[in-house]
Amino acid sequence: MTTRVVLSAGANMDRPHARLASVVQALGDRLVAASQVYTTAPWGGVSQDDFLNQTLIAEGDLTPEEWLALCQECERAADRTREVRWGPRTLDVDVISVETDGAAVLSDDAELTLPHPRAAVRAFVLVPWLEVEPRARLWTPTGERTVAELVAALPAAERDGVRVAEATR
Ligand code: PH2
Ligand code: MG
Ligand code: MG
Repeated sequence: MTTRVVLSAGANMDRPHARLASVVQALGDRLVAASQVYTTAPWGGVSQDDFLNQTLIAEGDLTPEEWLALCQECERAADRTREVRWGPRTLDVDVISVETDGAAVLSDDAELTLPHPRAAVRAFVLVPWLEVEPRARLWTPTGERTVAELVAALPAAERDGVRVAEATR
């Protein structure tokens, strides 16, 4: 079964550009699209460095659980620790949504809630996603919405906190 997944990768500690690159590498030829890397103001109220965020789209013969396992493997390879909720991290890779045959997978499983329950209000997920998929749609508790309309509905300050990062090697 071929599935299509939208992933959001984030990093704000210890070589964050290389951490994001490691996810692109792990996806290999399953990668369909990668946004530019964005510098984003921290979301969630913890005082910390800005994040780098990137939204990635991939396709492959993986179940949603297998995509999650791949994300967690990337996090482990980056020596990810979970100390503070919404706090600093070497690498966070979140499954935002999964589609099979063009239909969104909906799940309220505590291990993998689909679509990601906070994606619809996170500028650092939506703005890079819109860049690579202008017609993207996302299921929300109030129905299916275009990512374009969700971005338009964000507070301007949050949207403006998401900017294309300076290129680094
Ligand atoms: N991730 C968090 C908490 N806050 N803020 C931004 N801008 N980007 C993130 O990836 C992020 C965050 C924990 O998952
Ligand atoms: Mg996560
Ligand atoms: Mg996260």
